Amino acid sequence: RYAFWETQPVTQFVENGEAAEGPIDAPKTIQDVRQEPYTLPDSFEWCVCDLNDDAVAHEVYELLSNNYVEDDDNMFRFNYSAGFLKYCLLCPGHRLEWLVGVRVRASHKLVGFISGVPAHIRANSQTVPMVEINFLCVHKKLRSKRLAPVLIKEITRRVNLCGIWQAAYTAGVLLPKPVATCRYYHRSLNPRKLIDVGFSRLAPRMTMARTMKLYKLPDTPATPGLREIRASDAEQVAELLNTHLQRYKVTQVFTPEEVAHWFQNVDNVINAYVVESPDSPGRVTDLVSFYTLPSSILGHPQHTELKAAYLYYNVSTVTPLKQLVSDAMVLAAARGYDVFNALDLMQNSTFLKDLKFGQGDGQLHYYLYNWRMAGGHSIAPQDVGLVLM
Ligand code: NHW
Ligand code: EN5
Repeated sequence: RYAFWETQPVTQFVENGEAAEGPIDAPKTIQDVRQEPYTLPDSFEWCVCDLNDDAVAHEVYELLSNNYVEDDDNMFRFNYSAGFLKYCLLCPGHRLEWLVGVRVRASHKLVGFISGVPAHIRANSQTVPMVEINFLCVHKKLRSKRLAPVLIKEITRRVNLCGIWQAAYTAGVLLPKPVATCRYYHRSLNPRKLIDVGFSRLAPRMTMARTMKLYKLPDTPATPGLREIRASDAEQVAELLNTHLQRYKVTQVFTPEEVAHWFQNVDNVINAYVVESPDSPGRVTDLVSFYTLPSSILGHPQHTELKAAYLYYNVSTVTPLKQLVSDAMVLAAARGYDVFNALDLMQNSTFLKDLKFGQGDGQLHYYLYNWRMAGGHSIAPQDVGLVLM
C-alpha cells in the first residue's frame, strides 16, 4: 500500500501496542550517514536554494505558486509569497543545505523542492532537536515518477549529517501514521467574495444581506492594552508561551530568539499582538497571532486571490481567549482579509462555534519521523500544541 513509507522509520498502521515512546531506528552517529547525495534521474540535478538571493526566492515562489497544495476540488491553490518563504525558511538556526532544490540539468529550471528548519519539539516528557519539514513540491509535469521519496531521503541524509534524527511535518494526505488529525475551520470576513468564488455558499433561507450582517465585525478591537508585539517583549513572551504550551502533549519549545522571529509584525506575513496589563505597565499577560497565506483562485473570471489569515499561537492568562481571537479577526477584517482560518487544536474548540467558524472540508494530519508515541497511539487535536506554517 505505501511502498516508500513502509521502508521508513515511522509509526506504521499496524503496530505492536506495547512499544515504548522514543526513536524507531537504532541510534546512529554522523559517521554512519551516507556521504554521497542520492541519485536523481540523469536529466536532473540537486541544488541548494539560497533564499537570500531574491532571484532564487522568486524561483521557489514560482514553483510553489503553480504546483503546491490545492483543495480537494482543485478550486484554490496555496500562494505563499516570496517574502513569506524567506521569513519561514531563513529563521534562527536555518541551514541553506536544508533548502533542497531539484533542477532540470539542461535548462536549470527548478522543478522540485523540500525544506527543513530546526525546532525543539517536545513529545510528552521528552524534548528532542528536530527539523520541521515543509514545502515538499514536485512540478505537475513530473508527478508519480517517485521523485518525492528521493527528495525525502536526500533531506533526511542532510539533516542526519548535522546529528539530527527526528522530524515533524504535517500533510493533508493520509500517510503512516498520524500522531494527530486536525480539522480546518473557517470564519468568513468577506462573505460576498467567499460565496462568489465558491469558497463558501449561501446558507439555506439566508439572503446575502443577512449573511453580511451575520459576519460583520466591529472596526476596532475590544481589549484595552492590546498592542503590536515588540522585539523587547521576546523574553517575557517566551516565558508566557512556553509555560502555556506545557499543557499539550506535542508542542514546540521556543527560545527567546525564536520568539523574536516567529512573533513579530511583518505586513502580509505575520502579525502578533500582546496585551500589556493596564494595571502594571510593562507586564504582558496575553498573546494572539496569525500568519498570512493567500490562495490563488483557479479559473475565476473576476477574482484571482483569496486573502486568508491563519491563527498561529495564542496565550490567554487575563483576557479571555475568545476575546483575543475576536480581536485578531477584527484586525484582519480591517486589513482586508477575506477569511480567518483555524485548526481545532490547542484550546481552539472552546471558541470556534461562538465566533462563527464553520468546519472546512480539509484535514491536517500531524506526523513525526523516527519517533514513536507510546504504543504507536495517536493523540487528540486538543492535545496538539504545534502549528506549522
Ligand atoms: S504537505 C504538502 C506536500 N506538497 C504537496 O501536496 C504539493 C502538491 N503535490 C506535489 O508536489 C507539507 C506532489 O504530489 C508530491 C508527491 C511532491 C507531494 N508527504 O514522487 P511520487 C509538506 O511539505 C508519498 C510525504 O511518485 P508525487 C510535508 C506517497 O505516499 N509523502 O509522488 C512533507 C508515495 O509514497 P508511498 C508523500 O505525487 C513531508 C510517494 O510519495 C506526500 O509525484 C515529507 C509517491 O512519490 C506528502 N505530502 O509527489 C516527509 N505526498 O509510500 C518528511 C505523497 O505511498 C519526512 N507522498 O509509495 C521527514 C524527513 C526529514 C527527516 C530528518 C531526520
Ligand atoms: C502544510 N503546512 O483542503 C500544510 N483547504 O478546509 C499542507 N476548504 O480551504 C496540507 N473544496 O471548506 C494542507 N470552505 C491541507 C489543506 C489543503 C487545502 C484545503 C480546505 C480546508 C479549504 C474550503 C474551500 C473548499 C472548496 C471546495 C472550505 C467552506 C467554508 C465555510 C465558511 C462558512 C462556514 C462554513 C464553512
